[in-house]
Amino acid sequence: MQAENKPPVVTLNTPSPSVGSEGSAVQFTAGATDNCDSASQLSFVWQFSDGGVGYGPSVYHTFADNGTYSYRVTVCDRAGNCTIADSNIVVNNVAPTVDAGPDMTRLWGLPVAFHANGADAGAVDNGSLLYTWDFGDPNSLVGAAGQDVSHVYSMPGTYNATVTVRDKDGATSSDTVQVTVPKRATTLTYTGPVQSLPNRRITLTATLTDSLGQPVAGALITFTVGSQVTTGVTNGSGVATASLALNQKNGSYYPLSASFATNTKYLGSSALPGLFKIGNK
Ligand SMILES: [Ca+2]
Ligand SMILES: [Ca+2]
Ligand SMILES: [Ca+2]
Repeated sequence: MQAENKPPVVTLNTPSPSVGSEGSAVQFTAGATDNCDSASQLSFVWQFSDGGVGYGPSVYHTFADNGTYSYRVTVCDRAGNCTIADSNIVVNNVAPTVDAGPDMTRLWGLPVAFHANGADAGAVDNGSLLYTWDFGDPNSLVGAAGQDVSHVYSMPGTYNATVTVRDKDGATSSDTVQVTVPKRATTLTYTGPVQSLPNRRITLTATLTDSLGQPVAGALITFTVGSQVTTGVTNGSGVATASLALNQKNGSYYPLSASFATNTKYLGSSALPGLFKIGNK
């Protein structure tokens, strides 16, 4: 008398303790014995609640997002006797990563363009990452949102801008980019006279421009004629004007200079237009 052909006996060897991570392949293995067929003669079909399928006693499956998923393996012998085994797996969210880009140098007052690259192991999260920026600027505490943003630093300094990326499940990570904002260089041009009759009151003038060719306002300019010194402050056109009552000896030449030391925004510069003559032309 022939033995009854029974369905296979299935044992699920799931990852212990039945957890995985989004975006990472998880191995699922089932063992089965059968009273008539050898293990290699049995068929294994896997079905996952995210729609995935697999074939064979051991399969890999990657979940595109976190969540709790059910799965089923159906093991059949050659006679069509089948056994179903069901289980669940908890797939954890994985925090995204982000790169804030290379350090930058930009003059104050000019827009700095930021670009961050974020990535998420979960394919679903990867398409909906949210970026927020803190520019590290005490003069502008409002940040910005977006993968590409721009900010203008109003003062020289060294700033650390931080980008934070967040996935739809609330996991975050951050990166920092350093922005160096140097003072602008300046050019001072003397535009006043280089000769005067003695004992006259003369008007000395100079123009200060920055490395972008823009006039520098509010800068203290020091004029020197021989042993006499006077100062003026540049106006909105970058022009400084100073008055000086000449008291030095007639008939001689005197060193003439104009200079700007430095201030919080600009580097210093000076003009050496040559000698100033006191006397007739
Ligand atoms: Ca059987
Ligand atoms: Ca996720
Ligand atoms: Ca994620």
